[in-house]
Amino acid sequence: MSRLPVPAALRAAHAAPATPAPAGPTVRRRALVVAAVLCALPAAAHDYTAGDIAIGHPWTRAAGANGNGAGFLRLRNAGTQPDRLLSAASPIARSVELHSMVRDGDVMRMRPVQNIVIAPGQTVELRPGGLHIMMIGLSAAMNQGSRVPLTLRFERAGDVQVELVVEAAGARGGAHDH
Ligand SMILES: [Cu+2]
Repeated sequence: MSRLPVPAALRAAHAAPATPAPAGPTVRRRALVVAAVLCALPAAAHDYTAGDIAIGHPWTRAAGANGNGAGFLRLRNAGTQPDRLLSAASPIARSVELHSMVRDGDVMRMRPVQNIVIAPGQTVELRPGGLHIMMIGLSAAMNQGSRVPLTLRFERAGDVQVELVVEAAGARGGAHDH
């Protein structure tokens, strides 16, 4: 969550109260309020809840059209029953699969999994080098700083629409090999 890129507009908003404003005190006060709201947005708007499932910081890496992408996020089950992520879908991907990474000799290979179980009280991390959401056949580029819609389907919690924040192409986590 700390690695969210800060768009230029937000940086400008952060700087605004510090720079001497030629305008009157009322206008300056309003600028402070706006800056506070903008600062609160990235963190507050980027966690989701569906039933007992909390979805933390969905993100992906910049990728070109016609390529593939991988989605990462954190799933926490605050309930008393196991739940399962069954599938996912995105309007910009021809198909979406759930993948794990398995060692095959010296290389790590991706392998589709039927579902991802989140046991009661447990957190499952989808991250580079591990479980991930594979977006196959992108119809549009995923540009750094933008957001990509993704619908997650859980067995118990149902369907949840989230947005993946697009980070740099090489964003942390080692290579995602295809
Ligand atoms: Cu994959």
